[in-house]
Amino acid sequence: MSTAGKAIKCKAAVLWGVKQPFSIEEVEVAPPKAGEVRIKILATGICRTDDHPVSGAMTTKFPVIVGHEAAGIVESIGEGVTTVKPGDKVIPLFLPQCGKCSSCINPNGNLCVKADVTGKGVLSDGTTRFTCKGKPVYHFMNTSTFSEYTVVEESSVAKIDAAAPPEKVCLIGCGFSTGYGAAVKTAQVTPGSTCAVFGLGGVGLSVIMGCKAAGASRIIGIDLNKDKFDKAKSVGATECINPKDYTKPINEVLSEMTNNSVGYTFEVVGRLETMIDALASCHMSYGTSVVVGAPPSSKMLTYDPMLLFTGRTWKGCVFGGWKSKDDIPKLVSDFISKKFDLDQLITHVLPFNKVKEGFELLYKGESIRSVLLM
Ligand code: PAD
Ligand code: ZN
Ligand code: ZN
Repeated sequence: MSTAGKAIKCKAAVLWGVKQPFSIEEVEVAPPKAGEVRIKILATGICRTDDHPVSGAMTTKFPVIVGHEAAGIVESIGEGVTTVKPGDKVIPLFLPQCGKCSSCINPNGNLCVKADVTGKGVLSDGTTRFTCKGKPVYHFMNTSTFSEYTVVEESSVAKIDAAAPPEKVCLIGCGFSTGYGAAVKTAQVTPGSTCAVFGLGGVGLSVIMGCKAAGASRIIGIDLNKDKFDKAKSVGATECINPKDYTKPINEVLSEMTNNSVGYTFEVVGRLETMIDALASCHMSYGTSVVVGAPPSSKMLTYDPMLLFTGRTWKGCVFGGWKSKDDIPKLVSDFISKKFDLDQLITHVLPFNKVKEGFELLYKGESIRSVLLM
C-alpha cells in the first residue's frame, strides 16, 4: 500500500535537550509539502558535527533529530518537485543548492542561503514535519537523517547512481567530501607540495586522501591520539606527529621537520587554538591554511595579524567548497569508478538502534566513521 500523501510512523533517534542521551522513539513524519521530498533513509554515518548539539557547541532547538550524512531512496515528492522522483537513490544535502542565490550563481561560491547555519530547525514555511508524543520535533541542518524517514526541501537532495552502495556513499554526504574538497578544491594543493593536517578523524583522513590525490609529496598528520596514526598512514600520510611529544610550539616543529616548506595546513579539529597553530604552521610567505573544523558557537579568536601581513592565505570551507547538488552525483560516480576508497574510513557498521554505542566509539576515539543501517 502506498504511503504517499499520508503521515508515516517510524523510528527516529530524538534528542530532548543538551547533554541528554539519544532516545529511539516512534515519530510521525508528515507527507512532503510543495517543493519537498520525503526520503526513506537506508544508511547514515556519525559525524562529529552531530555531537555539537549534544555538547551544546552548536545552538539547536529541542527536541531535535540530528544526523546529516546519509543515503536513501525517495518515498514520495510534493507538488512541483522535478529533480527527483519516488524510487530514486539520493543523498540528502546538509548544504543545499537552491541554484538562485548569490553563492549558488557564483562559480566559486557554495554556501547557499537556504543552509540552516543558525539552527532554525524548520523548513521554509517555518514548520517541522516531525512530531513525537504530540510535540513538534525540529530538523537539523535541513537533513535529520537519524530517522527511518525524513522530509527535506528539493534544494537539499541530490539524485545519485542507483548502483551506489548506500552504506558507503553516505560518507559523500559530509565527511569524505568535506575533507577531500578542502584539499583539492579549496586549498588547490599542488603536486610536490608539503601539507600538514591537524586532526585525524574521518574528515582529516579525507583531507589526507585529497592531498595525496592532488600529488602532495609530504603529508604530515597531527593528532593528540597516536592510535589514529596507522590509519592516517594507510590513507596517505607520509609521517604523523603528536604535539604532546614536543615542548616547542608545533609550528616550529613542522618548520624544522620540513626545512620551512609547509605549503598547506588544514585545521580539522574545530578548536580555536589549533586554528591559530595551523595558520602559523604554513609558510609565512606562500602558505595557505584552511579552517575545516566547525568553530565553537559564539567564540572569538585573537591572533597576531603579522601572520597574514607576511603573505599567508587563510581560508575556510563548508562541505569542501563543493556545490552540493551538482557535485555529489559526480563524486558518487568517481567512487563507483574507484577513484577513491571509502572503506578505509568506515571502522564500524551498526544497526540504527545502536546509535548510542556509535557515539561512545566516537567519544573514546575508537572509531573513524560508524555507519548506522536502518
Ligand atoms: P573527529 O572527532 O572524528 O576527529 C577529530 C580528531 O581531532 C580526533 O582524532 C582527535 O583526537 C583530534 N584532536 C582533538 N584535539 C586535538 C588537538 N588539540 N590537536 C590535534 N588533534 C586533536 O571529528 P571529524 O573528523 O568527524 O570532524 C572534524 C571537525 O570537522 C569537527 O569540528 C566537525 O564538526 C568538522 C566538520 N566540518 C564540516 C564542514 O563542512 N566544515 C563538515 C563535517 C565536519
Ligand atoms: Zn558532518
Ligand atoms: Zn542557493
